[in-house]
Amino acid sequence: MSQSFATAHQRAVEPEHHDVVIIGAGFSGLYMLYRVRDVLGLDTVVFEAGGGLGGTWYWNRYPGARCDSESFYYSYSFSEELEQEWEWTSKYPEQPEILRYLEHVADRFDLRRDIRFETRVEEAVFDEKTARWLVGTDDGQRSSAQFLISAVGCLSAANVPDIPGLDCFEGDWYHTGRWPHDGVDFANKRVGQIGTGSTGIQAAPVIAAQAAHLTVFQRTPNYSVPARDAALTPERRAEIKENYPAIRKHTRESFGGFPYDPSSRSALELTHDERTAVYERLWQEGGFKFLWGSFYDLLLNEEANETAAEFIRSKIREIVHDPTVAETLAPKDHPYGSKRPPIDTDYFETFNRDNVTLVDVRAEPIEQITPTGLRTTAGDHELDIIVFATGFDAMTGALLAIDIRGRDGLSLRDKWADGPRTYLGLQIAGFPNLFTITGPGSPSVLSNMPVSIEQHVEWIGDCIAHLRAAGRATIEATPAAEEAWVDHVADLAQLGMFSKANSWYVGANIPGKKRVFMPYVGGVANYRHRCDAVAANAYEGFELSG
Ligand code: NA7
Repeated sequence: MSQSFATAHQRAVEPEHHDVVIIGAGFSGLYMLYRVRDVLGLDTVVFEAGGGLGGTWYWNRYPGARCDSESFYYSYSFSEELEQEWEWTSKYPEQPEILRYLEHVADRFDLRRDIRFETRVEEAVFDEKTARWLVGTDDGQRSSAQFLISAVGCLSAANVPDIPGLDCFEGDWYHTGRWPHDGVDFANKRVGQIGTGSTGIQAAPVIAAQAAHLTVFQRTPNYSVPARDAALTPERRAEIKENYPAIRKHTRESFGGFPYDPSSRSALELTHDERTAVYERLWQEGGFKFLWGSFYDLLLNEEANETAAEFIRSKIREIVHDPTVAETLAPKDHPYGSKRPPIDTDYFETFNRDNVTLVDVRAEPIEQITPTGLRTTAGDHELDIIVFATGFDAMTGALLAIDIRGRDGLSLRDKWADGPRTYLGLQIAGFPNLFTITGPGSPSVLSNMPVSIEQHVEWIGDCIAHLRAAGRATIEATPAAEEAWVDHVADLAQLGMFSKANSWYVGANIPGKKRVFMPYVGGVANYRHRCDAVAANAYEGFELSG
């Protein structure tokens, strides 16, 4: 028995008793609280490590942080009043506006009173005798609950790469996902930014506009399409509000959770000029529509994909004045969309600025951080500030940071040592009454998150209501159902472009992490139907007992 397992039982304090413990007060935790407390009437507590609510939108306060999905569908749909009263200012709201929205939701539904802030869950142990979870938090408290729901988020465990010398750096350094609340003053500073994922692509133009100099250290060039943010006019807002029922229906029945009409055309059935005209129109329009609304086979067929990839490369060559820099920025080693596609505001244009330098760390790898900057194999870069836009230990990092023990003391870390194993991304065999919102094996990060979050929260809420109505104490995925689902998720991942990149979808960004494709590729609508069918079929693949 590990030390940690023992401490959960031995903490001197009497546990608080609840029906439900939720971990995390972001988009998913807030709605889950509403659903189990206000709809089902269950005694619920939420533990949140942050000093405030909002999850992703609480922590990610880096310059340029904004949503890549349009505000009117990156929002809750469960309350018509909420939909109608909230006013989004623009297509792609910045982080402070999304955080204000979530704070409004919390106030409107009186959620804060059941959230314990600055309280980190350290361990959770399933007690087989009582069929309850015993949860230990970093304030020394214990809580017991029939149900434990993880709402820890897919992209919340920040990844700071282990580059030698960081301890001796005399300047300041920050990870974008742990950004200081009072901001960072870049004026007159030489800034180094490591990472060119969605975050780095949002941050670089804003930092470059403020800093004396910005050096961007790029490992993998990225395909990015302009966002083309714009204010929402009163007319557009009224139109959206009037159409909300249709918009929501559209997102739920779509592949990715976006209200775009999928094209029934292959990229290969048009002539070069016709196809280019489609890409050009979508490039001018901006946003994810370029991927989801152009041709149905961009993620299915490499030749089709290459037409979009080459169009984006041609745009990079057009925008970036220096041909060598343009070539370094043009991705060639993975298909478009096989890594999370970013959208941007003036990202490629930023490399035309006199105060911006691009360093290709594949050509000249980073050797170490020195007291005064960063050393690559080609030489030293003097820096006052280093910004790590280096992403997250995605999908499993935050959950595995908690010492979770199921039946027979089985550790989740041990169970997932060779990659996450779940049934529907919702439950794990050996861990009764533990639910994982947008867990690995569900569409999650491949979809518009609020759509997937709402579906999971509602499914879990209905499942708990069913158990209580049926007088059952526990629900647990069977090993056979889990095995079949893991195989299904892996088989689907082989079909399209996703297996052709070293992405965080497979854990490739974390040294030593087992490479397993984690999200479900089958799409939001298919997945929803599958979950609904499982529930309708007496929770097929789960064992209900007690
Ligand atoms: P990402 O997408 O994981 O991007 C991280 C970036 O940092 C990416 O360019 C990485 O290169 C780079 N990286 C990571 N480690 C290193 C080291 N050691 N050296 C050099 N470069 C490195 O994270 P983001 O925060 O941008 O986006 C995460 C998600 O948040 C995003 O997809 C949205 O869903 C919201 P690599 O590509 O691994 O070669």
